[in-house]
Amino acid sequence: MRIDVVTIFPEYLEPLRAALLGRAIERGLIEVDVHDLRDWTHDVHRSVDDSPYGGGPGMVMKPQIWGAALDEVCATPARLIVPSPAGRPFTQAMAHELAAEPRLVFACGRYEGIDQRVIDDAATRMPVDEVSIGDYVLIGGEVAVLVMVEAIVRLLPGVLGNQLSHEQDSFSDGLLEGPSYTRPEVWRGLAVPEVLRSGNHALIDRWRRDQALARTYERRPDLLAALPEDALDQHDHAV
Ligand code: 6GU
Repeated sequence: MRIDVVTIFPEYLEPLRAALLGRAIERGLIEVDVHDLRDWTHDVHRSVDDSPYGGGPGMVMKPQIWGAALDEVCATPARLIVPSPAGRPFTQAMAHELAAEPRLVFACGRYEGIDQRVIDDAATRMPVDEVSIGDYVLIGGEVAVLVMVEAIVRLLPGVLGNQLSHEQDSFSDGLLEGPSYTRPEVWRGLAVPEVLRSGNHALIDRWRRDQALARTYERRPDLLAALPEDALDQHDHAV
């Protein structure tokens, strides 16, 4: 997969080259290119924003500069993602969908956003999604890109050591994952649940499922309500 990011703060994206994502780049599993939007400016101040039509606070990013940047970066076919608190919610399902793309371009807006015509114009030539990572407001899209890229890239074959580990992720079955434990058996007077040391794998699977259900019920009842009719079995209903 190839990932391009256009931003006025390229240094904000440096964590993409660290740890597991950095390893994925070194191993050729992904290719990442970060572009400075100001490279497409022509004036001495390299300005990228202007005051909004209709008045109001803040600044809007200028269409001409974004237009030139996206013409160049999206010259080879890509799916364009525009991080925005006004976007559709980013979910694990969307992470899976985007992980199947050969090429993603992220366009990071700052200030009050990018002139809407940039997005509308791009959408005439390529798939475009405005995407939000949650119901809170960030200063710009850069950190949202780090979040989305990490969620997407960890799904690519070979990035995580153990393929099973994301089949058991929170959300992959629509439930939150339950608690995990490792040695020692007792720590600060707290014992690991007996069932996990029983060696009875059917019992362990059932216990984990019950823990996931209980945790989801308590913390995210909205997820339980959204499960398809057939997602819960007889025993689940008893829990
Ligand atoms: Cl994607 N961008 C910004 N600026 N704020 C956000 C967001 C994105 N998602 C939630 N808040």
